[in-house]
Amino acid sequence: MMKFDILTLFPNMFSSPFQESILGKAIEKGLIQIRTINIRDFTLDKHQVVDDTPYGGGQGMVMKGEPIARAIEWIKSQNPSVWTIYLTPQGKPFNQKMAQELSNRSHLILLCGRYEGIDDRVRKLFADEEISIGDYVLTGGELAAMVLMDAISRLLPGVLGSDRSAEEDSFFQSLLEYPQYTRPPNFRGIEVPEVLLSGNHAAISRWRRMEALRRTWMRRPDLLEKASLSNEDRELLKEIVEQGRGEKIGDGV
Ligand code: 4FV
Repeated sequence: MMKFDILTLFPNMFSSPFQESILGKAIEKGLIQIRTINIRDFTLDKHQVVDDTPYGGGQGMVMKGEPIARAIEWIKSQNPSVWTIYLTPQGKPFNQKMAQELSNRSHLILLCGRYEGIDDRVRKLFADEEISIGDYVLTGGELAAMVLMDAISRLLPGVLGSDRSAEEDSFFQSLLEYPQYTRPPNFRGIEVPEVLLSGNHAAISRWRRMEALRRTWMRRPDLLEKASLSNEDRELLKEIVEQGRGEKIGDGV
């Protein structure tokens, strides 16, 4: 079972996304547990102040260290081995490999910042890991926390219909997905690739590997560099490059 403790000023943001579909069922099945903790509940003053002006001046407000520290210490008093992640644009770019690694843990704190961010001292003292979901600025870390929870939870045994699909993920881990088709065989005049109707599973998996390699080569060559390619993959890539010179993005690749 994976336990997510969400530290946030807006706990209600987490109500609906996790009532629906796969994650909703995972909660019902007790495969994941989500606890939202309001940082404001850990303030000591009667006005429950959670932010203040930045030292050195400048725009916006900064989240105070004390309420965050007290909230994390409260959780750690229940489980000292909890792993604390701070969601921030300054963090490591999130990817599937990190989702895999985090899915092996059992208890995560996801610290959601607001305003200009948190006092850097509480980050230094309590963040075991800093993760970014992308090079853009959100109004808060909550949506980033939800992205992590979704990507991690679907890798937990029993959460997806069959664990095969998560394994298949790993096979295609570092490549873009191959194109998918479903009924009808002819949609607006476009046929499904013949091989997919052939029942020839060896030919189908070769075609899928080829299309995953082709898309990755066309759209994300940076991923191809990092991919662990088999000799067969290299043969397929030669074919693609031969073929590919003609095609450009938008050619439905
Ligand atoms: C973010 C990201 C992100 C920065 C200021 C919250 C905001 C505000 N978190 N990946 N990109 N956070 O934009 O994780 O406090």
